[in-house]
Amino acid sequence: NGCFAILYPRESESRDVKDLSGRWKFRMDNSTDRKQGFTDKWWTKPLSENGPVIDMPVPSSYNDITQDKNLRDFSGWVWYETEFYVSATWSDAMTREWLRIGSAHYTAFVWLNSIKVMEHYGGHLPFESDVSNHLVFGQLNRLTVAVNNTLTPNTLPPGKIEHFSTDNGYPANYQLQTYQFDFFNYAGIHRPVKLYTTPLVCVRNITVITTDIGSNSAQVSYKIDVVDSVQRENAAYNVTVILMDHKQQTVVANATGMSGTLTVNNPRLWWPVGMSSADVGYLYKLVVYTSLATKFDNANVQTDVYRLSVGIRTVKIDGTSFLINDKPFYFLGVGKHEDWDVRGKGFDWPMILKDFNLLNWLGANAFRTSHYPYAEEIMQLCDEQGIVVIDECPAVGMHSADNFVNATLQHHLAVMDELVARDRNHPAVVMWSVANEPESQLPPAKDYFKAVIEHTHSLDSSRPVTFVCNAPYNTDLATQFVDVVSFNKYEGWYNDGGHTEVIVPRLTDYIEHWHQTRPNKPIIHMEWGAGAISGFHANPSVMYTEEYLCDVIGQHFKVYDQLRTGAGPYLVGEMIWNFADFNTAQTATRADGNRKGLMTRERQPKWPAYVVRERYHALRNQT
Ligand code: BDP
Repeated sequence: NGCFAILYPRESESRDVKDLSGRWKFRMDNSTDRKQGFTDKWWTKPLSENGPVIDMPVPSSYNDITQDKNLRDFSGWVWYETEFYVSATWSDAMTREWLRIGSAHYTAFVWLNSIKVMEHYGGHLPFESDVSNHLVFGQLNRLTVAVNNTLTPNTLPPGKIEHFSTDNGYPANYQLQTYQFDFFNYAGIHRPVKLYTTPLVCVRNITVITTDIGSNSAQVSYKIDVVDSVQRENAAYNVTVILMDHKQQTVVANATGMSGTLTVNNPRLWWPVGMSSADVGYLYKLVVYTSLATKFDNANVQTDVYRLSVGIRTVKIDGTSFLINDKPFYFLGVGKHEDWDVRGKGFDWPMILKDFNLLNWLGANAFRTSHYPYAEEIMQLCDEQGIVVIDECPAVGMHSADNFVNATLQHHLAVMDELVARDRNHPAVVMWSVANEPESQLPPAKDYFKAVIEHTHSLDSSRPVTFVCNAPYNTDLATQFVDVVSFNKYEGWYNDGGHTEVIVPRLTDYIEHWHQTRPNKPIIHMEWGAGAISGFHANPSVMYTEEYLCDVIGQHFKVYDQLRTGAGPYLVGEMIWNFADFNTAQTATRADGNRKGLMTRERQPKWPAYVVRERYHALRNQT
C-alpha cells in the first residue's frame, strides 16, 4: 500500500505535474475514542456529510491556524479532503498518474475516491503511489487524507501518551502526548501534494556518485532504476544518459545502459560558498531517457525523460580533516528548524527564501537539518547556493532504554533507506546524522547505533556518518562507530550559567578530552549557545539578554581559534544553536519557545547575529 518516493516530481516533455495544494476541508476527530472517523468510514463520502468541517491550508501545520487551543494541542487523527478534476486527456493508455505527498506528520492514510491508496509512517519524508486505476478522468475526484500525530516509543521521533490518575486530582481519562525533544510537535500535511504523470515505462531512481577527480578529468558513476507499469515477459529497456553543462547547452559526457561511468574532461567542480570564486554550487544537468527496447505488439510506449542536477565533488575524511574536493573544509554553520509563525512546519516559499537570504547575510557555509529531513526544495537551494548540509534523520529525544529496541531499530533503518534514497544525489549533503542526543551511554544504545551506522554506510559509502552526542566522552558507547565526532555542549548556559569567565578553560578541556578519546576523528562542536530574548539588555550582561549571548559567543570564538589553528587541527566546525527562535512544548524553562536564535522567530536579527556575521564572513573565504 503506497511506497516511499525518491525522485522529486519534475515536469519534462514526458511528464506533467499538477499541484493539489490550496484550501482543503478539515475535521479533527475528538470523539471519546478518537476513532469515529474509522467507525463511520469518513472516506466513503464527502467529509462535510460526516459532520462540520473547517478550511485548512495545505501545506501547513494545522496547530496555529485557528483560535482553538484544543486543535493546537490535539493528538490523534485529523481528516483532510480536497476535490479536483483531471483532464480526460490524461486517460490515454500511454500514461500513468502518481499521487505524491511531500510529507505528512506523522502517520498518514490516503484514500482516492474512497479507495485506500497509501499508508505511510514517518513525518518528514515523501511518499507516493501509482493511482492511475483509481482516478476518474474528466470528472471530479475526491482525495481524503487522515493524519495522526501520535508519537510512541517506537516512532521517530519517539514520544509517549501519558495517562494521569484521578488519585492525583486529574479529571477522568486525562492523557497527554509527551516527548523529550525541544521543538513543538507540529502536525498536518506539511509539504505539497502533487499528481504527476509518467509514460508506462519510466525512470524510478537515479544514483550518481563522483568516484574520482583527477587532474584533468572526473569519473561519475550512475545507476538508473526503471519501472514498467505493464507486466511483460522478457522485456528489455533502453537507458541513455546525457550530462549537460550548467546552461544545458553543451554535452559534456554521455552513456547508454542501466549503469556505467561518465568521464568528464576538465570538470567544473561543485564548491561550497567561500571555497571558489567561480564555481560555487556549480551544477551539471543529467538528462535520463528510458524506453522499451523489446518490440511488443500494441506496446505504444513513449520515452520518459527526467532531468537531475548533478554536482561533481568528493567528500573524504583524512585523519582528522574533513575534505571537500581534497581541500580541508571548516563548518561555519547553524542548527536550524523548519519553524515559522502561523504555518508551523508547513512548506512556505517566502519563509524559505528569507532563511536563505539570512544564511547568506550571516555568512554561514553550512547547516544541519536538525532534527529531521527538511523539504526537498530546501536541499535543492543548498545545492545551488553551495550551502553544505549535515542531513539528519528524525531520531531525536531517544532518552530511555525502551527506545533502543528492535521495533524502533527496524523503523530507524527504514527511515534511513528513505532518507538516503531521497537525498543521496544532492552534492550539498556531505554527511548523514543518524540521531541527535540519544542517551548513548545506555548499554543497548551501543549495538543499536552500530547497526544504524553500518546500515547507513552500506546504503551510501560515499559520505561520512555521525550522530550528535550529548553523553560525555567518558560514558558514551557509540561514537566509536562514527566517522566524525559531533557533540553538543552549552558552556555558559546549562553548565556554569552566568559564568562566562570559565567558558574558555572548561570548553577547551572538554574538546581536548574528546580528541584524546577519539584521536583519529575530526570533531565538530555541533550545538552551543545561550538564550537571548530580543530587546532584553543588561550591562554587565545577564542570562537571557542580547549582551549575554554576545559574551558567550565571544568566549567560544577564542576556543575555536586556538583549536582550529593548532597543531594537526582536529576541530572542523562550529555550529551555533540556533539560527532563529522556534516554538517548543510549553515548559517552565521555555519562555514562549526556545530563545537561542540569532534571529527572532520573525527573522529579525538580534545583536549577537552581527557578532557571528563578522566572523563567518571573514573566515569562510579562507576555508
Ligand atoms: C539540545 C537539543 C536541541 C535543544 C537545545 C536547547 O539538541 O534540540 O533545542 O539543546 O536546549 O539539547 O536549546
